[in-house]
Amino acid sequence: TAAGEDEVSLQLPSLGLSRRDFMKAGAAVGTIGSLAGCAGVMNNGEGNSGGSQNHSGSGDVPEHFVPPGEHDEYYGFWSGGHSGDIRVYGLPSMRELTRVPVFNREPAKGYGFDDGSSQMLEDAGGYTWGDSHHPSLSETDGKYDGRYIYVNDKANGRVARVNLKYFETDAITDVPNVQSVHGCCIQSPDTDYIFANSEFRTPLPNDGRDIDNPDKYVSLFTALDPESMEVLWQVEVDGNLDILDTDKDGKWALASAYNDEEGVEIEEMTKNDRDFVKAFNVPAIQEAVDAGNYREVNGVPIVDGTKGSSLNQGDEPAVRYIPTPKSPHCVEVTPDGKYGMVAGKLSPTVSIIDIEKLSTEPDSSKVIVGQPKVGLGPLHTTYDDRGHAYTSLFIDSQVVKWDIETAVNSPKQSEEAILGKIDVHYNPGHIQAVQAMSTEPTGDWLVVLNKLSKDRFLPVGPIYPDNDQLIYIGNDKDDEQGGMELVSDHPVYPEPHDAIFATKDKIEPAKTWDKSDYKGEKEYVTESNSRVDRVDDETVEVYTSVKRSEYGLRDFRVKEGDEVTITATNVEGSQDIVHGLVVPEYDINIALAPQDTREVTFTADKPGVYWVYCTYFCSALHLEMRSRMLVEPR
Ligand code: CUK
Ligand code: CUA
Repeated sequence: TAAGEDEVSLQLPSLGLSRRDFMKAGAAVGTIGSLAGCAGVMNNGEGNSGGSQNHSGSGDVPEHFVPPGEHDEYYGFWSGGHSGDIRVYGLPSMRELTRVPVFNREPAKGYGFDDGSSQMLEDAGGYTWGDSHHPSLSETDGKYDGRYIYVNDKANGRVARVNLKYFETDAITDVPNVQSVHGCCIQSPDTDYIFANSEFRTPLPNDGRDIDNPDKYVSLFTALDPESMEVLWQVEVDGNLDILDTDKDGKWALASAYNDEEGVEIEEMTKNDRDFVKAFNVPAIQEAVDAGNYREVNGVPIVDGTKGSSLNQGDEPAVRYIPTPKSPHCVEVTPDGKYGMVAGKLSPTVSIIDIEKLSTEPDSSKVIVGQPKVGLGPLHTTYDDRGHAYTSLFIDSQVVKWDIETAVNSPKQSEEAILGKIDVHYNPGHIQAVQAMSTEPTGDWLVVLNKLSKDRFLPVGPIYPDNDQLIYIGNDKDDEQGGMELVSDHPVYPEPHDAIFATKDKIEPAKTWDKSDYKGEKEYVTESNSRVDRVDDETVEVYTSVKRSEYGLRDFRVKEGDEVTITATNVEGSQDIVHGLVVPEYDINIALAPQDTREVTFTADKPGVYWVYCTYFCSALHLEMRSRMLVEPR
């Protein structure tokens, strides 16, 4: 079938372990033979149609092609990975609608160029990029409310918020005391907190002390206020913290974790057969904070959630440690809030945590009520509206569909709950079904975010696109694929990790700016108040309106060395008439949506004539839409 059968590099990295060590490391994985065969398994899995693609399947798959001029049913929000952005797609067409820059500077939207967004990026650490993995939509009563997306920066330990009125990043918090934020999600059902997991263990504080004492490194679970975006408190744990989800009742936040060994090298991190999911009892932690039961580091209250902590004894422990097979990958809670699924990664199983038992069952090993054997390399799980779970199998390069209640009621490690498997291309990470992270899954479409595309597209040089595949899951047919139908392939620029979908009625973006949302004291500049104000000998303020096809100022004059602030307002009332304001050779580039005002400040250090122009093709006189900045020599 497909290319890549010679690939051997998709396995676990070469750990320098002996066969025996590796058997131990991957204890539950079965034989070495099955691992060594991974490359082959990828393509000859269950013998289904790996070679068929971009077809509409049998007649009972609804049309995924959206005709010209019509709209999609769903919004999809993709994290951009180390491109640092959020991408917005329509489903089922999978058309990319826009990108929202978050941690990255983006000239097309002028993000990171005007004073407001540059200052925000500067205040958030001044980094030029980020690694966004987990977008989370705000909820009210367990339903997406269309207000915000929150997303992590794995690279620099930050959490950002995108305002969905304007599809624009409006806040970034550089979380103190942590280096890397990986898991990140809102608290269901009402977005009372934003939670963030620090994946990498570091000294506390990480100021040069304890660099040679790895046993003093820590991982922290952080709570932020969703409105102010301030850090409220943190919880120290044993081991590390990876990916996060919450229950649907505002009590438990579940964090997957690896490296209970607290090792710093891979062999140490994978030594033991067990790791522990951490279940955070949010009300109990908040109570400890309110009672002053914490220490403070860099201004943040840190609650002791380590295994031996006094807060973890008694009826309402602050943190519960739930044993799982070693090095699981993720945790995703079912839409009804009953279970949290922990995909095994190194183990071919998914461990099912009964969330209610977190409050009632003191024996942590009894909190896991099911453990179906799903296949090799399970990473992420998603859900339909009919009690089925879908798990991505990275090593097998498949999606497996299974029945949740059957898995709970059948023996652990059994395959009784498996309903079918479908080949995907290739090596899936996250999978998401529509609205599966809320209480309202709709159960028709599922997107698989494949890490590799190999032979699927025209070659474009050695850095390949990923391949996001659309699968229809609305049919529960009794076939090899459990009724799943592969519908289409979509190349995607590296490298989204996760996505989240909402029906189109849940998102109501503005068509033009609303002046009352201007942050700070920005002036709305009309044609008649366009002007140059000299503040002092070295400071000039330039105010200009912008519309088709002229700037309020045909030219403006400053002196060499002046600090210049240009304030520009797009005075257009019509939708979709965006203008740019660019100053060549000064690295100035702002974009102005209708009714928006932006400011940009710079030093006019090069005398001469600079043609200010508009970057958005806005009218037949777009090219003539110009102004001149005249910089007089001193
Ligand atoms: S992680 Cu990337 S595939 Cu950051 Cu959600 Cu699992
Ligand atoms: Cu305004 Cu082009």
